[in-house]
Amino acid sequence: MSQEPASALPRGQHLARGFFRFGLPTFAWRFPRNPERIAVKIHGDVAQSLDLRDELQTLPRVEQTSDFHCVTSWSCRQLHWSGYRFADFYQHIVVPRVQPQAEARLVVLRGEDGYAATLPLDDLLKQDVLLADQLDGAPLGIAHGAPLRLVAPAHYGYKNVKHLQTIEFWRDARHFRFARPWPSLMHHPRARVALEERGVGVPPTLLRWIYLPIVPITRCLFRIAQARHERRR
Ligand SMILES: Nc1nc2c(c(=O)[nH]1)N[C@H]1C(S)=C(S)[C@@H](COP(=O)(O)O)O[C@H]1N2
Ligand SMILES: [Mo]
Repeated sequence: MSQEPASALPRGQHLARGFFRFGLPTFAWRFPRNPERIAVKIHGDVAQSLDLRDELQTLPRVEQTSDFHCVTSWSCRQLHWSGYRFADFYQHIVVPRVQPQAEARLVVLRGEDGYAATLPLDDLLKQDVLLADQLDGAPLGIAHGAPLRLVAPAHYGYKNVKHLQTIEFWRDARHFRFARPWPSLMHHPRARVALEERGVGVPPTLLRWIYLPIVPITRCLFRIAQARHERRR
């Protein structure tokens, strides 16, 4: 698929030493109960809700190599994902079975850990957006979003929701509030990496500096939480 030549990183990004578990600190201690089993509820301004389980397997499997850019400014190159195109999922499962209203073009994606993000449907229908269940040839691990996550490389990491549990199609954002207690300026409606849409109402260059010292602490927190979780399992 989209095999990329070595090129400059997007504005304000630096290369991380590896791909590590990351997110808002609130979610560091939360894990999916059944990381082996896909169970996604689809609802919203739709004619019928659907409990998605094995239906994804009817779609063509696609492989994709793409870069990953966290809004806090670390990036990872050439991650090899495998899964299903969101566009195929929408066309072959959502449209016929869920029948969203024509105006229901705001998508809310929620993870089992309580994390949630939104993206416009039009962004999700791009060819490089996947519902991924594999990374580097192996089933997604708990660190990177088992059993299913969104991969939307043109958008900052915070739109790439892990541990997908619910996908909602709404006419507007009335059912969405960005994770408390984090300020909503951290959540840009599109968060496109190429345009450096890091947040709302704050210059992206300022956000780079605010986020930078937070990265090693957050990374460490997520590592500790995962190690503890693995000991308990
Ligand atoms: N469910 C869930 N999805 C999430 C997050 C989270 O905390 N929970 N964090 C987001 C952020 S800010 C980033 S950078 C990426 C990190 O993905 P990784 O843990 O696979 O590196 O996941 C995103 N998706
Ligand atoms: Mo992030």
